[in-house]
Amino acid sequence: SVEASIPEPQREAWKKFTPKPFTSPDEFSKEAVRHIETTLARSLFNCDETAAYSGTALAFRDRLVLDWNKTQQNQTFADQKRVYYLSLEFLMGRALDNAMLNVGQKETARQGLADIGFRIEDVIQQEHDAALGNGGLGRLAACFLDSMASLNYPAWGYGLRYRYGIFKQEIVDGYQVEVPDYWLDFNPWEFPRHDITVDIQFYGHVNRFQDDTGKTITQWEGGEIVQAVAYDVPVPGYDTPTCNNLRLWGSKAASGEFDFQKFNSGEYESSVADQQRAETISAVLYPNDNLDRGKELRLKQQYFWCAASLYDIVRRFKKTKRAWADFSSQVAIQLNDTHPTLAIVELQRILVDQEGLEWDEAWNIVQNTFGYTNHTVLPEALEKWSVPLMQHLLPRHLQIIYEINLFFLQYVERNFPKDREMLGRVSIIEESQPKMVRMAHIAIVGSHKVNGVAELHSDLIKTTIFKDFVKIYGPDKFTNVTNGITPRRWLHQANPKLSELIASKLGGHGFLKDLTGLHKLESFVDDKDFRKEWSEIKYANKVRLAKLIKDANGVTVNPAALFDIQVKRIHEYKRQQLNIFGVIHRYLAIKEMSPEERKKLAPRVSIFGGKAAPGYWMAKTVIHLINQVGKVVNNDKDVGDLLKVIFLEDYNVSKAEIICPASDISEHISTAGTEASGTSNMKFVLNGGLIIGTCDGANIEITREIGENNIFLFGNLAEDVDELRHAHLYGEYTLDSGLNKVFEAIRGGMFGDANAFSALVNGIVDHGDYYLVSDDFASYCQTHDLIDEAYKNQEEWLTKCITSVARMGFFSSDRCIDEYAEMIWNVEPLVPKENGA
Ligand code: F58
Repeated sequence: SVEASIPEPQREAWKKFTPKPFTSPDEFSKEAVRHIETTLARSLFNCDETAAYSGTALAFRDRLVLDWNKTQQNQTFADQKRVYYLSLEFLMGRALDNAMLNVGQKETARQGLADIGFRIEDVIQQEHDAALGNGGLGRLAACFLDSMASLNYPAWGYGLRYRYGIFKQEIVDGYQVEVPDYWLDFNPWEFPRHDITVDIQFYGHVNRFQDDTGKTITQWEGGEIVQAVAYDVPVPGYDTPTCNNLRLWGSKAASGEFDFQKFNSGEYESSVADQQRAETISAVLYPNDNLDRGKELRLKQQYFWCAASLYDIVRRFKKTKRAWADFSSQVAIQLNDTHPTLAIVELQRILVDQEGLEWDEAWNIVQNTFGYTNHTVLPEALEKWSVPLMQHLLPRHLQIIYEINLFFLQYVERNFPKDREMLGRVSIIEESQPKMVRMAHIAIVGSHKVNGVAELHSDLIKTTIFKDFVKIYGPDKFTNVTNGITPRRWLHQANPKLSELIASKLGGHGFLKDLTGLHKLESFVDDKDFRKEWSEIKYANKVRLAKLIKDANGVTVNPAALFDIQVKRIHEYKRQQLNIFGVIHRYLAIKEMSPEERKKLAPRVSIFGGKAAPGYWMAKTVIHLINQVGKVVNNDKDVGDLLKVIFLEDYNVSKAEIICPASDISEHISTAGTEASGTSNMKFVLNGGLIIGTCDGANIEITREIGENNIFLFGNLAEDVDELRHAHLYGEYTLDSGLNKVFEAIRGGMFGDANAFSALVNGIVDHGDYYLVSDDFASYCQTHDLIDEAYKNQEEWLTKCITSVARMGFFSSDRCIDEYAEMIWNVEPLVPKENGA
């Protein structure tokens, strides 16, 4: 604000003292050592790798802050439209390596650290992942932040500052055990803003009365107040001074809440209890992936975060002194799934109850402001909240929801007078016992665009779950933005050697900012030296993963074997069970082979990783089976190197960075029509691995781009799923004989107590096989046989890999962000002023 600025005559003096970014190894080391000795109070005789990490992180943090301050200043002065990305999850992973690469100073730091006795790789590994997300949805948000900053969009992320991110997974006796992930002990990447707080109200009642002029005033009163405190995280763009902001809200008791009255009158305990209750709101990330459980605390989290973010956004807009009619030309808000849907209701409440706008005018602004991204068609993942719960926690919001619904249904009735049933289907309120609020319906009605995340998925939402809404609003409200990944983290950072090799052929690192530039690699596909270097890099990456496996699991794997990897959340629809049944099938086949036949087989390592939601029993059973199979197979002398089965514990972003560059084949084998997009499929192909997959999600578009000779597709199509499920229910199918053998082996106790796996097997044999494992099993195994054959011809295999990488340009998250900006947000980049101070 004006009052807080340095007076004009003193500004020159100030500028003289503004810190300058380091550019040489010595300048870097000076900063790092200064931080280690003063900020951390450590010394020459007391500096381990953790301290070296802290010093390095603090030095780079200083570096980022300079750009960050300037960027925020420029964005304020530029006064153009901004994007706000609302996501309950940001799966950021580690920040240091990314910061070093994005500001282009990693080599400086490498040299500087070497000078004081450290290896940069060891230092980087000291950082704890920021794991504020479950899986694909949260990682997508993190990739989008990187792209928005790299492309200079004026954009902020808004999320929650969970004290506990996704749990740490330990495998004990073959079972998943969840351990809390307390990640905040030392986090140099966040800036607490104790001066930026918002009071958030819950419960209470609604009071309606007429003011002096006869106007009806609605007020939400009473209840309890919890305070939101802002924590800001800098998000540096790659090769640009733009540094955007991610604002995470933490909860604490409102200032009046820690009641000194209570305290002094001896009720110390209860006053502390109030405090703890408030802090519970942002305490923990819900660990479900594609499942909605309707817990009150989750709804509290959602409102707390939406209300704090909206207050912040509206406050920033009001500072511009513009008319409300300008709001949606200044502000675009993207809803990452339905979790932030209450933001729609909250903005309507602010405009009508607090700012005194007419309902229709306010609603217009709301609709023009919001866009909604859907990430799933699975019915169990579609959010619904019970009306009584909503009534209790957010009484005014429930009224507004009813009003939105009323106007919406009147509109539908006018336009579709002959279709009475439609009203019930599209209503925001589901007439069940108890009644439920359908969040996706609010999100659709309150936004101007709705998008899916891959072509098939965007078509499916239009023809299935949101079909009626397409009739009501016309097809143009629905669109597709196929997901992408940031090539900075997922190529340059995760696979530095490959990134350098590519840069050496393409004349620099320009492809990291325009990934379509990769296409020029195709002209080198026959270049002998290039091919040799490529193979050596893949081998080195496999050695790196083999070391991780040895350290974590104690199992030695042969880096020359075919690495077959499936890493992602464990879920029945993703079908890790199909994979492990396939592995058992292979094991049984090996056992029956003659020594000559065995010699002809390509050795394999089957690698799994991923967390199961703590309450998802079937997913945990799958983890258990994988570990049991590993125990038997890895110790079978008959098998030796021909097959190894590994479950890597605690799969997370930093492990993915080691895993993705090391695959020969990765598995993306969901039941057709269930995986909205998938994004690890893109990461693996971009790193020179081939994939086996179903015709689902982005696999389809990957196939179109890289060519069907370069991918191993199998299985039934989405359009056949209904009929197949029907056939199961009416017993009109016979169990595949290969799969039956696998089940016999399990039932016979080959992998330990058969009872442990009976639900898994029976779900397929007796209970309808909802995910169609048996229908796809034969085709899956045959395709793996084709992979074995193809892998024998290493030259052809290599050609497929290089060609695929060359054709992956489309899957950059930069392309996604440009599409969102153009089709949904209508925002322009803000070219940074180099010396904009
Ligand atoms: C994922 N969804 C999709 N949800 O499953 C995946 O196909 C897609 O590529 C990705 O989004 C990005 O679009 C997903 O990760 C969740 O984890 C939610 C967490 C909160 C509860 C509901 C599921």
